[in-house]
Amino acid sequence: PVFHGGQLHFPGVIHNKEAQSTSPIKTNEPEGTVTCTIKGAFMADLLFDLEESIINGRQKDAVALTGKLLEAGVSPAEILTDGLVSGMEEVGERFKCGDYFVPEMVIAARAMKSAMELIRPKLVDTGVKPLATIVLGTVRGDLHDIGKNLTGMFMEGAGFRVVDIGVDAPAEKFVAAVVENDAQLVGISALLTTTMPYAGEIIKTLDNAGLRPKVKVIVGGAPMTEEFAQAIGADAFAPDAATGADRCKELLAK
Ligand code: B1M
Repeated sequence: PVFHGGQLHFPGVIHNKEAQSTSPIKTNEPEGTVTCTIKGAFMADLLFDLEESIINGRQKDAVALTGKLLEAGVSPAEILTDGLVSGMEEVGERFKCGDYFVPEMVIAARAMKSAMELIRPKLVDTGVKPLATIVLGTVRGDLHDIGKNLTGMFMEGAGFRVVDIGVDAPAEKFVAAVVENDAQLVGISALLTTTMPYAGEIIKTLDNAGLRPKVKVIVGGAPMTEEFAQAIGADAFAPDAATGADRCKELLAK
């Protein structure tokens, strides 16, 4: 199959329009099913290739495939879940069992970040008055930012203004950003079991600065749990980026 003029073409397959004017494919399925099935299989192939490009850290391929999928009308959520995030999960598995080392994780992350840049405009709706401001960062000692960035995109898409303070962020940086931006929410991301307790330190520091009654705190990241979030005094936990945006809306409504 090839892309041409923004459309998918399957050599040898009679497309719907042609089928109407010439001899239709004899089938009990509704018209268009044959094409759709092949198209669906082709999309699945593209998603599979995208996943592979992340696993192998092929940045250019990841960007090209993401572009093709978007052009073909596949939703950003599907591209994220079934191509990018699933690829990154496999990278993590390979690292865990010793097949991959840090350099492989770095190039996979680079490929994923570049592909995510194409998805950003689709997720982020601009020109709408922000619902509230959220200060978002990855805790001190932690350099993982893909999940945080993705969460930020979903939050922006949901109508929040996101002030991203980056990775390896000390508690004081969260406090300063809340004051400076008059934020109503704080989002804390942590990916390491060794760094996630620092989220509790950030909440204590917000408290000591007298800001705790003013801001709601949401935490997330692979090792975090609902129980952990409650134990450190967070207001919410989200297991994924989309839920993160939903939780923020719920927190605002409270
Ligand atoms: Co690292 N790493 N890493 N790593 N890395 C993990 C996290 C690990 C699980 C891999 C493994 O062993 N299987 C493991 C942690 C083990 C543990 O703590 N028990 C690990 C390790 C050990 C390390 C190092 C210590 C390795 C070393 O140096 N020996 C080192 C630590 C460096 C440091 O931070 N100080 C390290 C380094 C790195 C890289 C820099 C090479 C790179 C990060 C690059 C970058 O982010 N710019 C990296 C990567 C890529 C990974 C894996 C493979 C992928 C992480 C990722 O981006 N996932 C990861 C394995 C894995 O997660 N499967 C691994 C995709 C992303 C979309 O998911 O971040 O979980 P995630 O975010 C999700 C949710 O968690 C949630 O939403 C996101 C989307 O749905 N979420 C939130 C995240 N934040 C949220 C905030 C919210 C709400 C939801 O509200 C505020």
